[in-house]
Amino acid sequence: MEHTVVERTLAILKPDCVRKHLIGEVVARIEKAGFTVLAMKKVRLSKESAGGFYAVHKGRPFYDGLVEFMSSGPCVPIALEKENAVADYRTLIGATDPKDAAPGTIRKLFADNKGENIVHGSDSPENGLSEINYFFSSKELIEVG
Ligand code: IDP
Ligand code: MG
Repeated sequence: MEHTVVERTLAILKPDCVRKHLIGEVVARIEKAGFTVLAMKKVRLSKESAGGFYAVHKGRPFYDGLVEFMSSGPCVPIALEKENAVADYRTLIGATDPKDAAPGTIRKLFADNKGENIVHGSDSPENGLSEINYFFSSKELIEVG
């Protein structure tokens, strides 16, 4: 059967989300969509740690601005678990550019532009696990029980 594999994905509530006081609003939408929060914290990324997290985009025209933005204020990484988590979370947040995002998605509702787009989401189950490890130790990931 499709969509029955439990996956993990990393969400980050980006600095614009924190500045707009939308942490609770966005976490509520994530939980209502069926995700389990395994871990969550507020961190202020250095340029080095933001750059390391987005190293795959190094050399792209938007990279320097992205690193600047992600280190411009605190953000909230959240480790999530759910069946089909990676694809379902990306459906919930919508396209990278809010102009292209489907109605009702988190980016369509709250994002100002393609750079400042409220949330991050992993793009594969493998990257979900490695991105969670970038922010959380295994003992910080607490299952429901
Ligand atoms: P994603 O976050 O939807 O996976 P990616 O293509 O992986 O999108 O890009 C990572 C992040 O880099 C985006 O969320 C956005 O903040 C920023 N970004 C990507 N493309 C652009 C662009 O063309 N202009 C400005 N910022 C961009
Ligand atoms: Mg991406």
